Amino acid sequence: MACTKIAVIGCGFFAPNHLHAWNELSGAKLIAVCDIDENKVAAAAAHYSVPGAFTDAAEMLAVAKPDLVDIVTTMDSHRMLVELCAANGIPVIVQKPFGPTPSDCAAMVQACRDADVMLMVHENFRHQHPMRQVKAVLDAGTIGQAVWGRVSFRTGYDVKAGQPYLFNEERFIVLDLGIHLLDLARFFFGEVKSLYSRHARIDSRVKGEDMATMMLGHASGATSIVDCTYESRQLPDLFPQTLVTIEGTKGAMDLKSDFRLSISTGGTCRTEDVSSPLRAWTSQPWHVTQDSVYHTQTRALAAFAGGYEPETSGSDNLKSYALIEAAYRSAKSGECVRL
Ligand code: NAD
Ligand code: 89V
Repeated sequence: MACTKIAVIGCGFFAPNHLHAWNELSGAKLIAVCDIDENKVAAAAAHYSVPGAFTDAAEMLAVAKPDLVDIVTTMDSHRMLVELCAANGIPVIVQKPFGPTPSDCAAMVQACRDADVMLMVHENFRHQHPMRQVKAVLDAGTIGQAVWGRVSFRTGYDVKAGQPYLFNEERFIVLDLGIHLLDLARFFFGEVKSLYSRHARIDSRVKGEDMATMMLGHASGATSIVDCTYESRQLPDLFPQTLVTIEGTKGAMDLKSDFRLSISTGGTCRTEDVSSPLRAWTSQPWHVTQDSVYHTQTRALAAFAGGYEPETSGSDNLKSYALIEAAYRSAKSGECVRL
């Protein structure tokens, strides 16, 4: 079977995980990398054995002629690069956050719809192995209908060391991390009809909020709490683990620390280890995130080859992004926001 020719734009902090995963995926062939920083792109091409190295995305599309482009830059360049790919009729995957504003995100969806090319957001928390196990138990009806839940990511890990641009984000943890957790809340509990959010800034060095607590009312009638902070003092620190609790009409589920999933139903409780496997290129503590990059890209490739809409399509991610906007509106007004 012919390999899908892949080009990656952005060779910074997180890109190695994308590059490793593309090199591991048998149906993909990395043919080009691009970064405006020539040192970064040269290092990436050499380290990952990529034949094409470019500092200009338009030139890369014209010369390398990829089948699929994977954008791993920060959000301010997402719209320009997605619209460039769409204008060249090339399907595209773009990292989260989708864009800086809802209109930027909607414009990218429209550009790819007009060009009839696939657009997927690389939203990988729902592709984490532990989250797929939680979803499988939920979908099997083991605990009945979900009526309450919590999705929680609390850490003191210094994320800003590897991602210094986070210091300057006026809208910080909800846009950077909340987007993952709100997508998980939709994944587990369905679409959201109301949202109330409270934010705080603990680290005086950052511009935006670094703690958020959100209460979501779902169309299903369920209520969920989505909470996150980069300023937890709890030990042991669980970065980058997401804890999930779900109460159902027939039971309950609890994804606890170190990937222990407890399932209570029929008067009994069992606990399973739902850890992500280590790959040749993954390592603790990032391995759950790194492994999810592989699964995200596997599903992107399948959607591209199969000609169907990916699970985390651009249009789907607009629904998660709308929750980001609602959270900031709620935190500013102090009111619950209706969606
Ligand atoms: P980074 O700033 O370290 O790297 C981005 C790279 O893109 C830089 O090397 C920059 O030179 C390059 N770039 C910028 N504009 C460009 C352009 N027009 N053409 C070519 N190259 C360009 O950023 P990062 O920390 O690697 O994050 C990238 C994205 O990944 C962010 O949106 C971030 O939120 C996301 N991220 C996701 C996860 C996850 O999937 N779980 C984890 C960390 C970061
Ligand atoms: O996954 C991400 O987007 C990273 C995080 C620190 C949240 O893992 O920014």
